[in-house]
Amino acid sequence: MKTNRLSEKMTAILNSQVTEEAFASQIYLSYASWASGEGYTGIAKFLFRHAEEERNHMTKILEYILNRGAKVSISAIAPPPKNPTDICDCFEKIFNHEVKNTTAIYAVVKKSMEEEDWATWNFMQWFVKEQTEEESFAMGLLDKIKIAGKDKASSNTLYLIDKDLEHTNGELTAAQDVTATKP
Ligand code: OFO
Repeated sequence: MKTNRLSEKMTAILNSQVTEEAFASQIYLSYASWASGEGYTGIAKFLFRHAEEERNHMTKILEYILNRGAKVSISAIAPPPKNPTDICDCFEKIFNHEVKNTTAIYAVVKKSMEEEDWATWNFMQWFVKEQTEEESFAMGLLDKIKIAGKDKASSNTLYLIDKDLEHTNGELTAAQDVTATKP
């Protein structure tokens, strides 16, 4: 008896999203290692935490594929891009990567609509929301560095940004979820 509830195409696109999330994790790992080597220990900690978060996204999709009775196929991950040239470049690269991943998430959502696979559509809404949060967090990083003077930021302001990010977990609450009791 066939129990697989995902189409072949849906299985393929979800498996490819598993690889995308793993790739995102590698990017954060790579930038975190770079930041640590440059002496930005706060930014490095923040990026290492975010690498874990991306890995959790990968596992979440992987488990969904299995729960729907389909097969997971693990693919090779592309190497991360070159190291950033400075903190400004690092934050810009992070933002660009998040936008790229949002596009990939939207492609899965689009496919689920085409197939009228409402279970996958519903599952993917968590990722749509997550990407909105991550993009706005990355925008926040860009704002910080812009105010600091972009690639001309002084070492004093970079020091403050580094301290500021040390304890930031990067998981923002989406604006629509904020209430008076859950600020
Ligand atoms: Fe997986 O959320 Fe960023 O990319």
